[in-house]
Amino acid sequence: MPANLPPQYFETEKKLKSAKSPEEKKEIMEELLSIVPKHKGTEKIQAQLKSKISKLKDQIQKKPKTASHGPTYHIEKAGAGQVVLIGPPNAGKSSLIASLTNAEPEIQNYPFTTPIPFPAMMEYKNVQIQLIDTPPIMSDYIDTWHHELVKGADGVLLVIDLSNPHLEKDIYTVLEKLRENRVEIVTQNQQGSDGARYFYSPSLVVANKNDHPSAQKNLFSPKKTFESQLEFISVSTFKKTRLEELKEKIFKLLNVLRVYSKTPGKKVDYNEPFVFKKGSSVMDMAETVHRDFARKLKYARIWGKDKYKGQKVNREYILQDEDIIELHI
Ligand SMILES: Nc1nc2c(ncn2[C@@H]2O[C@H](COP(=O)(O)OP(=O)(O)OP(=O)(O)O)[C@@H](O)[C@H]2O)c(=O)[nH]1
Ligand SMILES: [Mg+2]
Repeated sequence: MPANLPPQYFETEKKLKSAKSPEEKKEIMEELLSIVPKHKGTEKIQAQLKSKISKLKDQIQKKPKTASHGPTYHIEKAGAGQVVLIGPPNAGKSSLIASLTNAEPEIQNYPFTTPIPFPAMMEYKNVQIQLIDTPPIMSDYIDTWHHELVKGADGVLLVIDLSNPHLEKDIYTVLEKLRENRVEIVTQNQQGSDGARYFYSPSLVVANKNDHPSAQKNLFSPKKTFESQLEFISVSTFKKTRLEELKEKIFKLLNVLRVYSKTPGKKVDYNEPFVFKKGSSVMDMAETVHRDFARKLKYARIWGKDKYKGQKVNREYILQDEDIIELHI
């Protein structure tokens, strides 16, 4: 059933962009909730708004009343996951954001073009993923909040510049600056390693400017040096090479899956998948849809990739990517 939201909803939603504090955001969300017409087609929107309001309430309660040291840039998560772009100056972090999203960050051929973190949304197969552009990291410069941003994100893209013949040094520099704050970036499957000393962030190295004549030569040695710790993909924002593959890799970095909800007797809505961490169950889905569903859930029917054709599964069933789920209460 379509949501058919009134124009007033979208007008109010615009205010969210300029809301600075969690208090302000909570007020706007509450206003949105009061505007949403209450029927079956808006159940998902209502559930999402309620969940966001409750998270904001938590945040407001936990927020320290006194200012902490120095500026901090906590960026509220949005969409299916948050991925932060870091790297040396001029590597093309902002160019990548411009290529992968509808945002138009400033791009210049000099360092420190990006002064503060900047979020933008990337769409991949109907899933929205938040990318955050950041100022550069150099041997004598890293912002005090950089490592916190990395730790809070669901994934990290280390963007490097293939026109640079000294790439190894650039990568070492970024790794060292993060290690100073006990943060280590690694491929997704190493994430679980000894977390006692370091915080391990799942990451991907995006080697940009592969249109440069020496690109392949410049990438050869760093790839060999860091192959046990990092995964590389070489792209060009100028020539738009391998950007679709990059989007897919970013999605995989988040370790999430998409599930489509189906109302009995109706067609599946493929436009708005629910997104869950891998390992989530039917019960997790029911909780997200509505508290009542979680309480009253009897069973679910599932249509999965060639495996299931409407079979009944219980609440403990572990969701698989692109499952179609019909919840029965
Ligand atoms: N040849 C080539 N140049 C690129 C590519 N992508 C970006 N550039 C250029 O690289 C320069 C730096 O790009 P930015 O996107 O501003 O780099 P940044 O990493 O955001 O830089 P800072 O914000 O200063 O850290 C600009 O002159 C871009 O036009 C590419 O794929 N190939
Ligand atoms: Mg920039």
